[in-house]
Amino acid sequence: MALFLGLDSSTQSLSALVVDTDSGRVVLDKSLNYGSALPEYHSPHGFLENADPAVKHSDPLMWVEALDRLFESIRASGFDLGSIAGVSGAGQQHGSVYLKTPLASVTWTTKSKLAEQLRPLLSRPTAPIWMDSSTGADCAAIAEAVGGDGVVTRISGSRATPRFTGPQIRKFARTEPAAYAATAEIHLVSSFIAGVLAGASAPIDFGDGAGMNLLDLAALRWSEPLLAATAPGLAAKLRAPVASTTRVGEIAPYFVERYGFRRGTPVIAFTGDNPSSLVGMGAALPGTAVASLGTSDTIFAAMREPKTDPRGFGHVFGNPAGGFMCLICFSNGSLAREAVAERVKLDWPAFERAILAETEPGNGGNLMLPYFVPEITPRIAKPDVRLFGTPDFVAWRAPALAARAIVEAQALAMRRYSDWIGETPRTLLATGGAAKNRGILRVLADVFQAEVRTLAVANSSALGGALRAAAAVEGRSFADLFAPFCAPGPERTTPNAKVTSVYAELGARYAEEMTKLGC
Ligand code: ADP
Ligand code: XUL
Repeated sequence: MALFLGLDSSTQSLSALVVDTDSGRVVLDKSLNYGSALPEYHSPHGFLENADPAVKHSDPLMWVEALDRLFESIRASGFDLGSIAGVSGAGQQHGSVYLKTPLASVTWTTKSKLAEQLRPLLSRPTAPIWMDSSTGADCAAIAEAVGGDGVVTRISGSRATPRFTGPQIRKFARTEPAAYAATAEIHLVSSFIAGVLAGASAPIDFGDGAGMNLLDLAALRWSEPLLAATAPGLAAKLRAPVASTTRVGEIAPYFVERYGFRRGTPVIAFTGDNPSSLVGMGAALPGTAVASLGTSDTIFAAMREPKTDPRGFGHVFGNPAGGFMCLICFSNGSLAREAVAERVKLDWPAFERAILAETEPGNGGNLMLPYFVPEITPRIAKPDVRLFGTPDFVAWRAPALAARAIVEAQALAMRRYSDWIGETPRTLLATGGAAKNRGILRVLADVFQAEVRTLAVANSSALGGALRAAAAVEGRSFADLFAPFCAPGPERTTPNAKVTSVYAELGARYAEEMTKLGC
């Protein structure tokens, strides 16, 4: 048996998945939902309430409490964590944790839980996450300081972007200079969790580091001009970035004593949830696009050659398997679908039936602009939900039309804003919580005119972590690991070629409405 653990500290949950590379099987797959398991953190969807819809922070204590709780329950289930030969994983991208004391100088004691020990180490009690859009002024200032957004994009692969960590750090340094000055170390969620596990100041990897507006993608090191434009003394608070297969330390004694890990178990650099998912979907080589339908919806693919989005919404990140990946992120993903489902009182099976059996492609011309929260792609600063169509639909009295309308609008947005990648995918691999919904897969297949498939293992980001740990520790090639673990399941959603013109027309209407909004 050769067992590798992958963790995924995502927006709404923490997942742990173990692969056995000898048998080619997944031997453990367990998740803990923050909202339901940790109600004391007042984060039903993984983030804290804030009166300003542009501000979205989470409590880092919740993330480490989740680690303790998940390991406790894995141990209680009888699984021997001492059999794990290597650990890696992923975190929601862009979120940042600010520490007074470097993790390397901390020794976790088994006398109390991680959250209690972490509390006094934080120089900022909360962590801004990827849903935060409150840094418009900082983005503008960074772009101006280096010679414009074109320069930021040329260096970092993305224009100055509100949720990215650099603008978030700039806002913190500007609004809370004393707390910023007291910060010894800044982490992404990925390097933070890796650092907690290893009891080390784990470095940020190229995959997740590219989501900061700080990494020089050509040189693969922090960019001097971007550091200078962001905040004073920033270089000293970041470790040099590393490749995603780098060993960052070994599991801290706390986890050995408390949960039975084997002393010396290697911890491999963590990466962002999307780069990790690229590996977990077996899509790390160019040719396959992935639609990830989690809290955010994202569409991503490995890149043949680095290319940036002329509209400025898409991003280039490091591909953990080497080279680069492109990604487009939509903040109105699952939570917007949930908002519609709740409003028209449909549970998920009814939502699925509404699309598959009760409505037609094109939705009889009923269209929704589904911006329940500020949108990342395209940039929409304030919540803005608009309905166009028949009287029952616009009065929210037509549940089935509402279900199809939001999913069609999301799929049309994915198609429109991913056109810069230049390759229309023949196959789209779907993952994330909403990929269980056949209605959503049907609309994606028809709008993209691509076959949509899902993998047998649903937790692709945690799986990507386990596979990266196996690649780093056993020296196996990714191609070798993809064959047993990343095979698509038997189900295929094939596109209906007859609806091409329906979506060309609806796509044009959607584009017209977006153009009116300046997007
Ligand atoms: P994240 O990794 O961002 O925390 P997940 O990939 O776990 O999120 O997805 C969670 C989301 O999946 C939930 O917010 C929920 O809306 C959605 N979801 C779960 N089941 C279904 C379903 N059958 N149909 C549509 N959406 C679903
Ligand atoms: C990607 C992004 C989100 C988060 C949360 O750029 O912001 O997909 O990684 O999943």
